[in-house]
Amino acid sequence: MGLRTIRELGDEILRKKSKPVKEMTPRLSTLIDDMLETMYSAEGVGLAAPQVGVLKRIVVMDVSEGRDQPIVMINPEILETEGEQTGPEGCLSVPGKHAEVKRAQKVKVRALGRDMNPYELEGEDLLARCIQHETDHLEGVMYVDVRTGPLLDNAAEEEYEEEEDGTEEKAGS
Ligand code: GNR
Ligand code: NI
Repeated sequence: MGLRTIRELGDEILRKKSKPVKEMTPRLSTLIDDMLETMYSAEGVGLAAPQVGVLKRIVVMDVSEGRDQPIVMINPEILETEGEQTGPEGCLSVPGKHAEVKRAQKVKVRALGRDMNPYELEGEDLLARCIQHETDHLEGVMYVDVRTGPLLDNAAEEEYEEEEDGTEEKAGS
């Protein structure tokens, strides 16, 4: 029962390092619920606590098609990475923009679940990309810092793609 405000690029909280969680509390449990609700509402595949103004090492993700497979990572640590992928990345804290970012193709991460029990997770493709994007947020790193291509405008790209398609002949008219 709580959408949180997503902080945007330029807000200095996004540049700070988040602190490890020592114990689960009712407040943190509510924070996790609110982060999930905020992520689903914003149609993101992940959200890190600093994006809602809380400097704690908490991440939520859902890369499933049905948006029904939430993942909670507390104090995540990347144990291994493998390979390389380059693809488009966006961030809820940089609305309307995207850029190409080079990431590991596969990552193995250890984290605590919301029950504070440790687990390991292996991800490839978008899940691997998301894990790296979110763990960067916990270090105050934004994808705009590590991007390999120019920062592009989503609306301009969509218009261009429609023109290429011929689906929108009078784009912008
Ligand atoms: O919604 C999001 N999409 C996305 C696409 C490619 C790589 C990473 C992401 S994460 C992003 C949500 C967000 O800002 N998480 O911090
Ligand atoms: Ni982000």
